[in-house]
Amino acid sequence: MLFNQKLRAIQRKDNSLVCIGLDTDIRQIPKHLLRRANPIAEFNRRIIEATKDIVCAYKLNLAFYEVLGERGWHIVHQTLDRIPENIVTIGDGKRSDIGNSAERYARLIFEDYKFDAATVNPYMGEDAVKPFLERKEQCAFVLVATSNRGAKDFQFLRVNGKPLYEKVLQKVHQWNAKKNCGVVAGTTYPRVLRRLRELSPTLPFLLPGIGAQQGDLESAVRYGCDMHGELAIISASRSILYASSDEDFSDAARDAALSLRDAINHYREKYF
Ligand code: OMP
Repeated sequence: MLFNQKLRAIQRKDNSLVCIGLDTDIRQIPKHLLRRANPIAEFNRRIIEATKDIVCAYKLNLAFYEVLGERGWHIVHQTLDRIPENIVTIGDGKRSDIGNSAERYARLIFEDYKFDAATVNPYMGEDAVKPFLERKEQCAFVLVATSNRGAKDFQFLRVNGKPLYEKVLQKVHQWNAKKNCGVVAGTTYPRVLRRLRELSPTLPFLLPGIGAQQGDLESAVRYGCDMHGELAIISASRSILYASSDEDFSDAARDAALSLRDAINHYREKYF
């Protein structure tokens, strides 16, 4: 199944554009879990159990696992094993490199872990991104305009009268021959998001920055979605994972995810 078909199917089934970022930090999980043999895997298991009927995707930022060494590799696998087949999984490593090295990164993310999608850095250009474009069922979400303050350092620079992020988007369209590219656009720059969606009406958009980074939800929905009010993946990590630091953490995460889903659906009804 093509990535976009899988995404649309789960968004319709769960009536949800919510993605939970499993950026699990041992320093932030409830203290009682530290007595367990594998606290991070247990935390992820409980979050997934509590939310799997109300999300379209889970995104694992690989830094939180790679920092654990070999144990982290196992936890990624254990976590992915808990996620139902029909939910989209995103390996967020923001990778790319000269082709030879990028090919190894792509194999790790798509063939070892078997994520449905990866986040990919366009800075090194086409040959560095190409290894992520070879599998038509697996999507490369290219960083076009990121959510952080430093996005302005390079991404907003003007090249021949156009901001660099528009040039990057043009490239993404060229790289999309197998219909397996997506766009990462932060929710903290609504006007940029609006422009990107105007230029790119049909690609899936990954929209981080909601919650802890105070991205704007209304514009994320209004401009992040395609014309059907779909193909936007609205991602939040800390605001959901750490909604409570107590024994009720998974219920609190569910409540936070439900509130986000309902707020998103309210805006979908308003604009689509
Ligand atoms: P919270 O701020 O806790 O919701 O986490 C945001 C997550 O989204 C982290 O895993 C970031 O690495 C990721 N992210 C951004 O915050 N900004 C971006 O522009 C792109 C990403 C990403 O590619 O997911």
